[in-house]
This record gives sequence, C-alpha cells and structure tokens, in this order.
Amino acid sequence: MQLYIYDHCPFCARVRMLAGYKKIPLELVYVPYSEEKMLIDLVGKKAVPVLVKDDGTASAESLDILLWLDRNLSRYGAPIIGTEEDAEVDSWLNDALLPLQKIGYPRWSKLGLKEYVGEKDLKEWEGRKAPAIESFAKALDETDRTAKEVTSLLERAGSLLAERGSLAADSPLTMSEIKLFAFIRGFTSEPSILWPEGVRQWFDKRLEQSGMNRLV
Ligand SMILES: N[C@@H](CCC(=O)N[C@@H](CS)C(=O)NCC(=O)O)C(=O)O
Repeated sequence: MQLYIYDHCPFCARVRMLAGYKKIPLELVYVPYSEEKMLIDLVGKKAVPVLVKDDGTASAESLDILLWLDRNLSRYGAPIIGTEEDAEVDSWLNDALLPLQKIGYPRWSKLGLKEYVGEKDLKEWEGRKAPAIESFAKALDETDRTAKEVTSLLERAGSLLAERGSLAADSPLTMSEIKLFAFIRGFTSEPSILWPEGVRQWFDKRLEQSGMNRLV
C-alpha cells in the first residue's frame, strides 16, 4: 500500500503514526508541493494524505484512512483506536491551528523536506499559505510571542494527556493522542519553543514507537 504525503502535513502524520505504531508497512510517496494532477487523478482534489490500497483504490481523509488501516488488517493486531468524541482535544486543535500555521508555514519549506523539490514548489507554497498568516515575514517577526502561546498550548496538552492517563509509561495509543501528536510535531520546526518536560517525554516516546521523524 502507498501513502501519498507531504512530510510537514499534520493530517498525514496521524496516519503515519498509527501505521508506524502497529508496524503496518506503507510505502510513503512524497508528492512535490506544486504537483496537482497526481492527486486529482487519485481522489479528485489536491490534498494529502491519500492511501492507495493493494487493489488500486484510493481514499482520502486522514481519520477515515487510519480507521480503515486499524480495523481491516487483522494481521497487524486487533483494532486499538476508538471513535468516541473528545471535545476538549478538538477544541485544543482548534486553538492550536493558527499558532501552528504561524510557526510552520514560514519554516517548513526551509527544512529541505521532500515535498519542496524546486522553486516552483516553494513559490506555490508561499502563494497558497501566506494569506492565512498575513505574510511569512510578519509571522517570523512575531516568533517570540507565538512561541510563548505554543508553550501554553503544550502545557494544556500535557494536562489533557495526564487526565486521560496517556502519560503513563505503558498506556495504549489513543485517537486523542494521535490528533495531539500530529499537530505538536509541527512545532518541532522552531527550536526556541519551551516544552513542558512531561509532554517532551511523551512526544519522544510516541515518536520512537511510531518510527517517525521530527521536523528539525
Ligand atoms: N480533512 C483532511 C485535511 C487534509 C489537509 O488539509 N491536507 C493538507 C496538507 S496538511 C493539504 O493537502 N492541503 C492542500 C495544499 O496545501 O495544497 C484530512 O484530515 O485528511
């Protein structure tokens, strides 16, 4: 099976985390950022992640893909992911989105990630992403302020994880953790952000268990 991704993409990271944790082998296909046709041919839109199954069918939407992987491949273990709502985690994601964009958008394209192959990809990236944060230059200027906001978000994530028992050494992976982890990974692109120790330890453990890379 192939998973079409951008390395920076938090929604792709959700799928990669679950697959890595359950040791489900996926061939990662890094799509050049300015490439549209490949994705439109597969799922009718320029968006990743896209899973292409062994029968050639393609599906989009990170949560649908990860639930399908979790439930339909019994040789990689019993399903582990529940679908119960977690409004507090969804509200955290909502609050974290703009800081994630402000930290990530002006940085991810400078890290040599595989989706930024040439000038065309970089131009397309800035053209599509800058409007959400006014400009890359302004977001970079505001780094100190945004980094402090991110530290508060990480503290809040730490409380959510603790309340759910997810900081215990041997706790099983949950959907709420997958959602938090995938966003938090995007913040690894700015080294000046201060991380609460418990969140750092949890993140490093899940990173290792899922065989994923940090961004920096
Ligand atoms: N709801 C979708 C969201 C996917 C999504 O927004 N992917 C972003 C990358 S993080 C994308 O492909 N955006 C198109 C673009 O940047 O051109 C999911 O959960 O899979």
